[in-house]
Amino acid sequence: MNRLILDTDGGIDDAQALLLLIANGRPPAAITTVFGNVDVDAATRNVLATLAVAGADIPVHKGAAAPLAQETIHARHVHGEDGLGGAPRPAKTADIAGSDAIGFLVATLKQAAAAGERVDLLTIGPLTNVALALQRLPGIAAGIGRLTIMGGTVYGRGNATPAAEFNIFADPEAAAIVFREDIDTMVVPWEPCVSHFLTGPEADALFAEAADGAAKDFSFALARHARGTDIARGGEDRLRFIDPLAAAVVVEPTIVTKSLRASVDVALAAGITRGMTVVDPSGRLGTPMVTLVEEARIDRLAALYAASVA
Ligand SMILES: [Ca+2]
Repeated sequence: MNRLILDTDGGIDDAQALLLLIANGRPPAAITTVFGNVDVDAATRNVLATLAVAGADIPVHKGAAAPLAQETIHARHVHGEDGLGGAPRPAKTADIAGSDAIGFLVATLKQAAAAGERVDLLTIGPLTNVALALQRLPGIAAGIGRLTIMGGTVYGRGNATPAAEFNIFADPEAAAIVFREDIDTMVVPWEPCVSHFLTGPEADALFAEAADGAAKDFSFALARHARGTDIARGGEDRLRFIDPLAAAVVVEPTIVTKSLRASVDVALAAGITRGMTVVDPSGRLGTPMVTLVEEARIDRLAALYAASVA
């Protein structure tokens, strides 16, 4: 199995995804952080807190603080002021391993390419770090095994805007660089993320069965904030799997039951489609074909999540 690097913007579902990877036998060998749900310093603090909760010793490299070509946006209205919905934090967290995530990615992937090895990447935030690394040394693509991206849409229905999903909208230029690179890429778009969920009662039952302790308190607080945000926005009481679906696809690829092969490019022009992923099964866009997840086994997703909450 290839080494895995997780690139994350430190929100609630990012913490859930990281815990899912650790609990299910696919802990990242390293983590890189990026602005997104919160600023990059808060995102980095949140990753360190999550690792402390899990008792996991994984090097964390702080990355890009801003997108390539636009103003920085955030999603504190979804993830809370601290980015983790006020979840109880451990008193002690580790220090970061470095504050040059792009340099770390370049060096690691260059070394892997030279050694004939492959490193898998899972990105669950804006694609800024990966794009900057590819720009700095294009040959590093040869060191990437499978790239799994939570981001974009498959049917054109976004969350940040009607057309664009947050991770792509937060840095469309970066996403365009990555989608134009010939890499074995699995995209976990927004629509399947929100169509795979536990009902409120199902989530309550799952937590009732989990062993009590600080880890459960942390996971429960994350889930409670996410459920509350959806309800406050007029939705039903559901625990939706966003970044955790992408993590589950990495842990257990056979969880995917329906997918689409298509070229993907990113709309960059100003206006209502900026940041939209244009999905083209006919291949006329000319960008490399990627696989986009449409459906996955909710029973396995729930089981992988359940293993991670205590
Ligand atoms: Ca994220």
